Amino acid sequence: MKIALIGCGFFAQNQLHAWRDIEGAEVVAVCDRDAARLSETSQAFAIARRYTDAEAMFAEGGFDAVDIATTVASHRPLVELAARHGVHVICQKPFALNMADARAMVAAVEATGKILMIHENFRWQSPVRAAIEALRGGAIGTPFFGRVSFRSGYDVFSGQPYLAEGERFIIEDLGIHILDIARALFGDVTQITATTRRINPKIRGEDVATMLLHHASDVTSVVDCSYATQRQPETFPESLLEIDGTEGTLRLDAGYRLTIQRGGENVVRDVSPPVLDWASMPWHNIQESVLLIQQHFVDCVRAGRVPETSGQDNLQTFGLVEAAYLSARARRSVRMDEI
Ligand code: NAD
Ligand code: 89V
Repeated sequence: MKIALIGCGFFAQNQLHAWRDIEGAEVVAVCDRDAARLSETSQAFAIARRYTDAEAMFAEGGFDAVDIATTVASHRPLVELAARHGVHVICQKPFALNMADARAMVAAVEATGKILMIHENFRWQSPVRAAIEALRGGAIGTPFFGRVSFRSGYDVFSGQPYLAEGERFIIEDLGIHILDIARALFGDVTQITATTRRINPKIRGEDVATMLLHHASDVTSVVDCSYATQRQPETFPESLLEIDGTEGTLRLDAGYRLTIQRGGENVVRDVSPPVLDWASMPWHNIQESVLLIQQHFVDCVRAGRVPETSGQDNLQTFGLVEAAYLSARARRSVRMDEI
């Protein structure tokens, strides 16, 4: 599979490493409107075709899929450009600026018959995956309560300065992943109630969000996120889980410890992710998930299968982001059919 990548920034470096690890996948062209970043990345990964203009790259063609690794404002024009050229698309989260754009992008790619997958990678982190598989396998019976929690004081702003500048921060950037994990565990959501706070005075958006979800499966879940939590040990970037089911409980605790209790038995597993040879701690958890989700994309394209985090699927996760902001602003619960 020949791939072109757009956006040679902070996170794309992980995506480029991961593509190199996937058999049969090759990045043949890269694009960034910032010439210095383009030159540095194309040299580091020895990619001969380089462009500062995505239109020019598509005009020359020669690739089957495009990996859009830019920030959100450029997603709609780039996804629509890709649709006009009939290639498969993998696009970073947050997928869109608003629901109308998200729906338009899904429709544009659907009309071509090609695959659109959102790079929603947190559900692909191997510790989270172990919990999802245990739950789906019936390890604790039928779940009725869940908590999906991400609380940290890690400085994300030095690597991603734009995160300090936007009107929206934690729900759009990080909460989106944590809400997606809740969907992967408990299914789609019918109603959400959210509160937000800004604790760090140096940033513009909210850095604390607490969300109460009602799922169609009748599970109640709490999704809580914070980048204002000063504690030791620092758990960035771990998502912690606490799930009650009709037959037992499941916990994913700090240090990647998965505990399943059922019928008097207590099974504890170390589900630490591997540190890939290009990865570095503490990002190794996220970096491994990049490899796993990109492998999933390649597998789905080859088999003609819809990816787990397809554009269509992500309308639900992105819809939760929109609903959470509406709930926090209007100080009321929001039904998902309002979004
Ligand atoms: P970044 O600002 O470091 O990099 C984005 C790059 O895209 C820049 O170099 C910019 O010049 C380029 N770009 C923007 N618009 C362009 C266009 N129209 N044509 C060509 N180049 C263009 O951003 P980042 O931190 O790498 O984040 C990129 C995306 O990845 C964001 O949407 C972010 O939310 C996401 N992200 C995801 C994860 C994850 O775990 N899934 C982690 C970090 C970031
Ligand atoms: O995954 C992300 O989107 C990142 C981070 C983990 C720092 O929030 O921006």
